Amino acid sequence: MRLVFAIVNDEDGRKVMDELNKNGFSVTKLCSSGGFLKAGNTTLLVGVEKEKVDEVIQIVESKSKSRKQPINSSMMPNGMGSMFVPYPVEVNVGGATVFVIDVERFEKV
Ligand code: 2BA
Repeated sequence: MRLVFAIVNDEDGRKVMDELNKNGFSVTKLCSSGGFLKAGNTTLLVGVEKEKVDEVIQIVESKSKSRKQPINSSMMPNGMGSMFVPYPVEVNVGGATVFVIDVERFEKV
């Protein structure tokens, strides 16, 4: 048994979850946020047999888009004092960040 953690963009979360459900996978959705952008994202937990892990990752990949997201940076102070002039910088976010871990024991009681 494996547990797949998939961190996806909030806008893709629903589509990924629906496609996983449609293909017979159980999913738990957690509301999360990234430490760098401090923006909301979606973490999906999928418990599956190890033979099915690739199928899960394929579905996550097929429904997750990569996006450019703006962040604010600051230029060095100009000579006129301690004014900082913000300018837009973009980072590439996603498609999805996936972790797969071994599950020692799985029970529904
Ligand atoms: P965030 O931490 O908000 O990161 C958003 C995007 O900012 C990242 O996209 C990456 O392009 C950039 N970024 C992150 N840390 C950076 C840094 N120290 N310097 C420069 N740029 C940085 P992704 O790599 O696609 O990650 C999307 C989200 O997936 C992350 O949101 C975080 O919530 C999660 N994530 C990614 N890698 C992770 C890891 N190794 N462990 C735990 N969570 C991870």
